[in-house]
Amino acid sequence: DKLRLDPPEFTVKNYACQRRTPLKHNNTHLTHALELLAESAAFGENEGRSVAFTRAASVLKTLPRSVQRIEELRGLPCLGEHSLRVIKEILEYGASQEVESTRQSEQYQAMKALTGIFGVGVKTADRWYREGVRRPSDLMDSEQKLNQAQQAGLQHYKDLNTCVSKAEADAIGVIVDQAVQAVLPGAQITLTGGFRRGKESGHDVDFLITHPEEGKEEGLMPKVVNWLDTQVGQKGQNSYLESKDGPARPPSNMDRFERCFSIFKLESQSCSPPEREKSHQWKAVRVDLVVSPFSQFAFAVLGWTGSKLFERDLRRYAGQVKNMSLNSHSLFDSHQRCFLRATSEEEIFSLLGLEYIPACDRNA
Ligand code: 8DG
Ligand code: MN
Ligand code: MN
Repeated sequence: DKLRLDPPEFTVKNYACQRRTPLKHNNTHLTHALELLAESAAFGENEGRSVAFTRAASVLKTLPRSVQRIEELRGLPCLGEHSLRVIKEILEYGASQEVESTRQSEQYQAMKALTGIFGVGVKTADRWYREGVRRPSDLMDSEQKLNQAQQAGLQHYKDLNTCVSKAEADAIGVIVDQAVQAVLPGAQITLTGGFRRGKESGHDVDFLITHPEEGKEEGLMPKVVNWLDTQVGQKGQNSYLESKDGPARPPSNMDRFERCFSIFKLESQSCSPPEREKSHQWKAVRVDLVVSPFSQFAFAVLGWTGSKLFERDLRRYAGQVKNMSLNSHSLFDSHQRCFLRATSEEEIFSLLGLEYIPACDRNA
């Protein structure tokens, strides 16, 4: 029983928002495996199981060095029996049978490919899977009804499943800024999402738009979209391809910002102009635009910077530990029954009694 008396190898706080998670860490062989199981659980619409694997992976991301033996994980939070079993197997044999058979399974591969289509969620992909659809190409000559977003998603499937580089994100930023300034001078745009957390590539580019004069931002999104739309036409010019509006009446757990999930046409960054002339090289890129009133801006930046698990734990921590309710609009203190104002992310962390975690350490 000497083992039991040894102090734990690592100490890790319970909630992702209480700890620093840098982008680069030392246990990718383990976290990739757990995240694949999380993804597969999500494909099966088992959210609890999916979050559990995601949490386990996230804890490993905060460890200062690579795990060698399962005993080193003693006392760490969020590592359930199943996750520990998978980790142990990988540490001992180099791979987990469950992970590898999931990776190879027809269902996992089909769901991965189908949910990779812009505008296709787990529910739709699962229905198609049960009807025999396996690959995006199966949809081209099938009877399946596709909405406009899904048609665009299918059309640009390859581009949209190619990572967006930081350079491409910056180039998109220039276009968005141009559009926004044209319809509302003085508006401010902020890069959010993974790129704000320091990622060098991403699946899309996320922007938050606001204006220092409260109210000026109202109705901005349709104007921006319209401006981008009318830029289409000139050959070889950056332009706007497609958009998917948020639901007309968003469910209560979604925020109420004006938003637009869109696809941009971005001219190739690497080609010289004469070469571009010949081949019309361009790439379709997913862009998320969100408009926030200035008074809610700090909450919106915090809410749209991610990671998804970091956001989930921020809200859970607010509710469970502080009896407060946090979303990307506001912070409500249920005990005092009032909204707490904040003009910066630092202030919000402080109101929650949390140490400030900079965006680069929110890669939970
Ligand atoms: P990636 O694109 O590089 O893959 O990573 P990411 O930038 O972290 O992921 P994302 O899917 O673009 O999401 C960025 C953040 O936006 C994430 O923290 C969650 C947040 N977000 C949505 N949808 C919604 C929503 O409907 N409401 C709120 N408040 N936040 C949302 O993706
Ligand atoms: Mn993103
Ligand atoms: Mn996004």
